[in-house]
Amino acid sequence: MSQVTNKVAVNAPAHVKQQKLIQWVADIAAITKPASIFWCDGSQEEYDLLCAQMVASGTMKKLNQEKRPNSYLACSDPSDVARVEDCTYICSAQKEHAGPTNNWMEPAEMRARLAGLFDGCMQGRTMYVIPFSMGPLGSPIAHIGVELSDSPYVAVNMRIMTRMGKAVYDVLGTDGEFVPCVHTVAAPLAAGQADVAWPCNATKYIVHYPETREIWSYGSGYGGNALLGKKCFALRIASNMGRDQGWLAEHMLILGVESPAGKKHYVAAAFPSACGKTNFAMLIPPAALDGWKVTTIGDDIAWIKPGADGRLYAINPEAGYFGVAPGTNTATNFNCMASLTENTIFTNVALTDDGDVWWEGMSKQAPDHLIDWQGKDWTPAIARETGRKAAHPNARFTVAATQNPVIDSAWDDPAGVPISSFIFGGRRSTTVPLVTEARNWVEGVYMAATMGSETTAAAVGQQGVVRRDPFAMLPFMGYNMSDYFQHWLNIGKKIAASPAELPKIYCVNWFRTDDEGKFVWPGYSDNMRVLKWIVERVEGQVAGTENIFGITPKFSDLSWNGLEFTQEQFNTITSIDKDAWLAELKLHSELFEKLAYHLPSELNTVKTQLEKRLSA
Ligand code: SAT
Ligand code: MN
Repeated sequence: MSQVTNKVAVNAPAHVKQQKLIQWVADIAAITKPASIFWCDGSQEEYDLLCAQMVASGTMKKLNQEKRPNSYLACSDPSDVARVEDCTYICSAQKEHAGPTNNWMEPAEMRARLAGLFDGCMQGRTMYVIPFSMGPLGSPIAHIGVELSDSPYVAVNMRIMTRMGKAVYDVLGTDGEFVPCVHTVAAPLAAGQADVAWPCNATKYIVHYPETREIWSYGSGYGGNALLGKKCFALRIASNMGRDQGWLAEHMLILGVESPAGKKHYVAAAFPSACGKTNFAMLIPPAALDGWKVTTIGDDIAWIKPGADGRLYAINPEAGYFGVAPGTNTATNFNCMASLTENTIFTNVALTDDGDVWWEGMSKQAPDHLIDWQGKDWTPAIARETGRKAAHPNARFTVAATQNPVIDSAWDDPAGVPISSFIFGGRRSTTVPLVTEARNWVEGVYMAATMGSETTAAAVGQQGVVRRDPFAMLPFMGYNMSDYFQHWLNIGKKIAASPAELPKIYCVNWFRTDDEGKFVWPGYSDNMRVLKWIVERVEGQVAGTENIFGITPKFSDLSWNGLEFTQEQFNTITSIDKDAWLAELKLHSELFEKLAYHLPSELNTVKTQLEKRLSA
């Protein structure tokens, strides 16, 4: 690699008023040695220009303008298709502060390692300066970040996923705080060297320094590894900010649910990646449940701060959806399909012969011929013979929240929306019943803390194995998990001491299967039946029955209008198998042993009570 000796011109635009920021950009450029620096203004013209450049360079294809206006397809390197949890680090000063669920390295050691890697890593490329607000600009719940990235794909995705652009500098002013995020695909180009469609590096590091609130990402251009506002900032760094400042950064969708009487509740729900959060957030209630309405605040992340009245107020820090494409269709998520009709970036789906996109599950019948996500010919016959998928199972769409036909009118409200209940759900084919209400906050925290889920394609690694995923935060916790449980308990105590009512906490499972491995619960729209019970419980309008784990509905407590679902089927997905639960509680014990350092004693107390009830 020829050394670039000329220093690149920083040339900050006049609207950037903060010297500290300009100096930081200059410092990072001095390390990474890009060929040029591009200050993003977030305009449509800039977006169009960067997309056109990526079409010319082969990174993206422009889709058929008639079929899918202003939309693009990007296909990644087959080695760069999901989050890399093994290469993700929380580098706190002390190991215990990262905790046993995170990879950790001593910050100085990591800095030394990264210094070597980042030296010259952007050579031959443009470094984009991407200013963004997580949350409505200027909202007291929002925070600002600036990402420096050598990927134009990241720049255009960040424009959709965040409030990105010039206006951020006004909020930042001369001394406002921002989270510095450095990202490189780590594929420097020597003079004259041709680029590839999806540059990346076999070596990957996704590094967080919680004390200094920094993010350094190396080697991947994909999703949460590269769009640093999302999991890196909005969850891993923000969870640290939340602990220090008394608020919550959660892996939760937020939806509004309105009853036929016009009473509205906001509910936040945590599920692991690729377990249907986007579908739940945009759910269309079954026609037979006349008059119920669901609207979306967010589909993936919630920032929740206590208000002056003691209630919890939530915003969606994001401005777009980076959702899983496979399985999405007009039956499973009509509103999502309606959102994707234009102005969308697709990643790793298949290309149709007429320049549109397709993925498994989009239509019952696959097209006769496609170019799959790896650029190869694909036909249904080839798929039958080889099992090769047209779209990668973690293929994604990036789309602005404003294209969602059921976006909530308050989605952009800087004050946030009051949360009246929390839902936690894993993907469990056995054991966990359809829905359980915690009897109190501590029991709810226990449910969330011990949640398990079968792994999905959203992360690199084996799929379908049950792992404990506390609060659906396992891959996203920025500090010690047990301290985080304590933080939740503290928030509960604070609300209990205020005039506000504590939100109720629920555990759900849409994914129980029968003897043949088929899902018993229809899910999707019909999840409204459970949601209805939940908000009616919050309103004190519907009964529930106490059992070992909490409060559950009887068959007759749910509305079955318009659905053929028998008491027997209901029993299949709500039954509590004692042996399965004894085994499950052993796994809870294993988790608690692993998390013994700082584990709140209240949680052990709940476990002991459950064990007692189970063996009674
Ligand atoms: O790749 S992302 O982290 O953005 C998606 C996910 O895992 O939910
Ligand atoms: Mn997610």
